[in-house]
Amino acid sequence: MIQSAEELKRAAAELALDFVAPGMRLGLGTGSTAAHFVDLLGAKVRAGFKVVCVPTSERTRLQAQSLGIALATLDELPQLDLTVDGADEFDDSLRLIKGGGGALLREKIVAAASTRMVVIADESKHVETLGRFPLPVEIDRFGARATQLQVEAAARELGLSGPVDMRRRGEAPFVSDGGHFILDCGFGALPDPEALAARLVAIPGVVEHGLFLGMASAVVVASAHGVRTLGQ
Ligand code: ABF
Repeated sequence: MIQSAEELKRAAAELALDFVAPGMRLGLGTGSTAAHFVDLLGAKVRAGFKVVCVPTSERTRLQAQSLGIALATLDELPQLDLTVDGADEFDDSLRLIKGGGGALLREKIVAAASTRMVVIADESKHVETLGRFPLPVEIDRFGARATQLQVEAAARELGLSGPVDMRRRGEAPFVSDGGHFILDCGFGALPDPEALAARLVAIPGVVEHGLFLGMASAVVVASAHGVRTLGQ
């Protein structure tokens, strides 16, 4: 029986390999679950399997490079067949919260450039209503405080409240691969994620938010009872 969180993540990653065909152009996600996928893909590549991959973060780029996986930039390969990535939360409609790992902007750009996005996760990420995980919102460094106030105001207008915290690494603000700050928004349950997404993108200082709506075509979920796929 599958037991530990790492075993569950690896089991989901293993099943996601079934979505990969030789010659595919792949987007590689970020995070500990995606790292299992990259690791397993590396083993296939060593055995002669050919794919070309675009990483969603520097972290993933370094991992894939060390495994000998052929890499390209999104400029070199602007259209991808499939992205496999993790998530912080998903619901039954395959809506996601992502960005806990700080790579949400590149993850969203890469997923949007892909014909399909397959998410890999363990059952602990499955929620009835998105919002248990604080929503990451990536913002420009210029006027960060003003943007933070506008995010709080937009949420209030939708009846949402809760802490909006600047993500930190030690004393300093966390800086994403794209050079931006991240706000972690603890609004709690998000009954209308589409409305919140629309409000957030209307704020000029918001670069991107961690709501991935209508992007995932499947979520591969591993639990102690086995691995199942939602969607296709
Ligand atoms: C990425 O990694 C993110 O968008 C998400 O924030 C995180 C999930 O990490 P893990 O797989 O380590 O839980 O996919």
